[in-house]
Amino acid sequence: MHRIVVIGGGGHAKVLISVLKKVGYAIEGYMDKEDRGVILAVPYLGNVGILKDIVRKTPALTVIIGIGKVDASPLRLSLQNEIGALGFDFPAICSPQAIINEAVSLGAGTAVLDGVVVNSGTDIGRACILNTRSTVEHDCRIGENVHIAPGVTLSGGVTIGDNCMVGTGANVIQSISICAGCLIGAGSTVVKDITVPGTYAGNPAKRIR
Ligand code: JB3
Repeated sequence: MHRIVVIGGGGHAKVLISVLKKVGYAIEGYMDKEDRGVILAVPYLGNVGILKDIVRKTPALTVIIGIGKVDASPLRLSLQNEIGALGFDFPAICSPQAIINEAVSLGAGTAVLDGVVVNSGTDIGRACILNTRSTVEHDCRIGENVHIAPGVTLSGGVTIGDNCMVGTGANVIQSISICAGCLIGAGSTVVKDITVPGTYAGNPAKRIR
């Protein structure tokens, strides 16, 4: 059984812990800036500073970032890079209740949660979250540290740049490209390429910040 530590002890970590249990991971504990007590029977281990000691004692341990993302910040990937430099591997996690079709690649530390569909020929980068019941259609290219929020639909051939967040229930029509550093508001519909980082919302989505 693979052993794993979850970084973060908030709402996203809770969802991830349930998925990790279904996949069959033995969860050693979670690490957070604050002790949030036992979460779904998973104990608090301390903050990430103590990972250096843990790696010496438990070299086979793997790690997953359980801090979520509701903006275009690079935090999750920075933490993954920092912890990865200590020698830890970040497996891609995929819920047994997700559907992943053929010729799909998932980057290190990416989490695919319950009810997600990823269709054939799609590449997903490192440290992404494909949140509950999102759909990423065929031949999409998703960068690093991208959060596809619950209920999002990306149609075929969509490209999303690094650090983006696509908000709950948003839609992106086929073949659209969204550059790095964008936040797409909940419920928006993107029908034109986005080439300038910023916040976009509405139907059709327009830049609001
Ligand atoms: O919308 C959905 C379905 N999920 C959201 C998710 C994607 O993002 C969720 O509703 C939340 O809005 C958000 O979840 P997250 O990131 O788990 O948020 P929160 O409940 O605020 O928990 C964040 C945890 O990460 C807190 O316990 C923080 O103390 C911890 N944290 C933040 N920065 C950190 C750091 N912990 C460590 N070790 N290091 C950090 O730099």
